[in-house]
Amino acid sequence: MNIVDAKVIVCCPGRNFVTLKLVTEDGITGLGDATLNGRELAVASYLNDHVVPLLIGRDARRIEDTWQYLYVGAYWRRGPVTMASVSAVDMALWDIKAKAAGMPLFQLLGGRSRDGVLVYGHANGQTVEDAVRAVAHYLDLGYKAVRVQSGIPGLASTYGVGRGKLFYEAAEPGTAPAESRWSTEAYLNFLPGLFERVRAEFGPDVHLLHDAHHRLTPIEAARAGKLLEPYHLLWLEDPTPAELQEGFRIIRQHTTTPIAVGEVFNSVFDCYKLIQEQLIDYIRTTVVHAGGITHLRKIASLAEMHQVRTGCHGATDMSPICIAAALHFDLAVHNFGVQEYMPHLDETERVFPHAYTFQDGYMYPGDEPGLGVDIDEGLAARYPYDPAYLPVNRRLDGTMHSW
Ligand code: CS2
Ligand code: MG
Repeated sequence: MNIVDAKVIVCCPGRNFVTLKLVTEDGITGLGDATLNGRELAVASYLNDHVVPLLIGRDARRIEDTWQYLYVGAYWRRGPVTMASVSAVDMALWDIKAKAAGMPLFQLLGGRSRDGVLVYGHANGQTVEDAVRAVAHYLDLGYKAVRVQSGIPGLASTYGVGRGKLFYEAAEPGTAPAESRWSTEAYLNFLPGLFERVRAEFGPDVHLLHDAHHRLTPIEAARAGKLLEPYHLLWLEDPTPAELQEGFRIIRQHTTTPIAVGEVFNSVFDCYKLIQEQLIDYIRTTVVHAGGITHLRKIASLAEMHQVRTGCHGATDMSPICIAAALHFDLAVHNFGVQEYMPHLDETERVFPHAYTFQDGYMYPGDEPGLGVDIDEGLAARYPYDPAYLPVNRRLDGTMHSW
């Protein structure tokens, strides 16, 4: 079953996506998401110039060997561009293998470990009351878990507060990143009141989550965790930049608020200390950024041994291909926690028809062979790439800060 064709499709149906499509000599196609938000063309080039030529003629059944060939064989291992490319190839090969077997991917990953995949949505608002109304809306939609983000008095903008209605799109069109200003003091003074209000409105049972988006120091994150303990969040996400994994020991020493991290990680080596020392409770690595199904299973296995659960990233810059792959993985993996789900725009849904469904707070990958997702190339061609960047963030005095 050799690969006879491989193509990279860049399109922008509401936001930019990079898709890899492989075709075998048997006519079986496989799809992989290769979207790296704000750096899409870098991955498209890595795939077109350095990966696609190597795939033609390779046996599509050799998934692990192809993974190692692209990882070890690159010499320059890891990094977001390389690993998004490896991930896309891996997703496409698993798609092909499951289609050839005539079964949905989750059956090849060990079958169902649960009936459905618990997902969380993104409630946000410019004010606390706007955020409260947004939480109510998500609960009306059937969500059992809701991430809550709010504007902060005195700051013109902040992470996670959208320009749209139902969901938050991080990237902004333009040829340079927009700039925002940040005050950790204002944030920490504001944060507990937000969740005090939300808990007062909705009671103790709904799962609440919050994303600090890498913006605190470890001791500030420890303070945030302590401030949030009365509101027993499902998780506090990305409390501090994770390059220094040991820094999370400081957070752990001070608070029982569960910690989630990992959406920017590209391999197990970015998180093995966090997992082995149980410094986190959820690992957020994704199919598209952390080496595909093949490597994500290895991360999940290490996490399982250390009572860490999965919580895959699922923002709108994960294409429906990645979301489909994640749902198959989530349905089968034992130590599943929760899956992030931000519904895509209608034009995205039309370009990427898929079998997965949402119902009453849970998602289901469907029973179609493979990933259960396709790409309408003709329609995709009508949405050419449109430059867009993630914002950059500066403290009030102008110092660069994590966005
Ligand atoms: C966020 C994302 O969904 C999340 O948890 O961290 O919105 C993230 O900012 C974007 O996916 C970055 O592309
Ligand atoms: Mg996040």
